[in-house]
Amino acid sequence: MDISVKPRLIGDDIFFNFKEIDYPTNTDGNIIAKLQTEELDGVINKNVFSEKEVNEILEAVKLIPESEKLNNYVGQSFPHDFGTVTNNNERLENYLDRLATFNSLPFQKLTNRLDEFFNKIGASFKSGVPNFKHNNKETSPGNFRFLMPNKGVLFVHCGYLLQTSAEYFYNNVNHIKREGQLSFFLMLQYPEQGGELTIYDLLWKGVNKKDIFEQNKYVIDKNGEKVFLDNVKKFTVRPSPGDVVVFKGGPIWHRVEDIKGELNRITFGGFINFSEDNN
Ligand SMILES: O=C(O)CCC(=O)C(=O)O
Repeated sequence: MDISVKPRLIGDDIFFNFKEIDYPTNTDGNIIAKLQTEELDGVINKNVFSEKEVNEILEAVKLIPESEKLNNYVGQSFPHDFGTVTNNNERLENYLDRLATFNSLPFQKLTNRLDEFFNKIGASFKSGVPNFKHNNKETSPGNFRFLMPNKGVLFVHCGYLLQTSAEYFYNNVNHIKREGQLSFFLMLQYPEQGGELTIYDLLWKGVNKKDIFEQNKYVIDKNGEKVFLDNVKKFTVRPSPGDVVVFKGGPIWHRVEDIKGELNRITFGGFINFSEDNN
């Protein structure tokens, strides 16, 4: 079956306001502004990149030196995740080195098109990457995430939880506000089975802890009670290659399901934070 005809939003009850939007025909310049309010919680922007463009990016991905990818418990990422940057200088240098390799590879079309996309759906904002305060160097616009078969689930999290483990990064980049963080990712290669993004009916304002970061059974609410994921309402998001998903990944708890088959799940994603002046 052609994966592009499969439904992208799956579940009896899509309890957050997630929308599928044909790009560029049915989009508008207020999407990012609406994601800042209660009006929208997530958008699957369909076919932002054509099949040809996706294939060109996947060809360029093959040029990434294996030695520069970061291995993690579900697969690999490139360039390094922001969470790896600490006040240990070696970590920061590794991050900047990998970013220099990223910039030397033919990914300009990817980053330019993403920039164009964000300017289109966020017409009242100017999109860009923040700089490190101490050396004015740019941070990474996002990274490739390679989730590999049978490695298990990308653990349940939300952006605000990740912020708590990336204090150094957030304290050392210019002009960004932590509140209102969004997640985005471009789907490049969908696995044969699994790999859905699961969205839980759980928000940071009620649930703001995990005792073991990598576990997937429960999270902890503001009263210190365990909330077991099996008892929580959920729906899933299954974008097709070329789609860009933007959602309230800061406050909404989510995870990515285990992958089966031969193919890796490949995305290019990152986080969006608003600037202090909201421009
Ligand atoms: O790849 C995905 O489906 C989601 C990525 C993610 O967990 C995030 O952006 O926070």
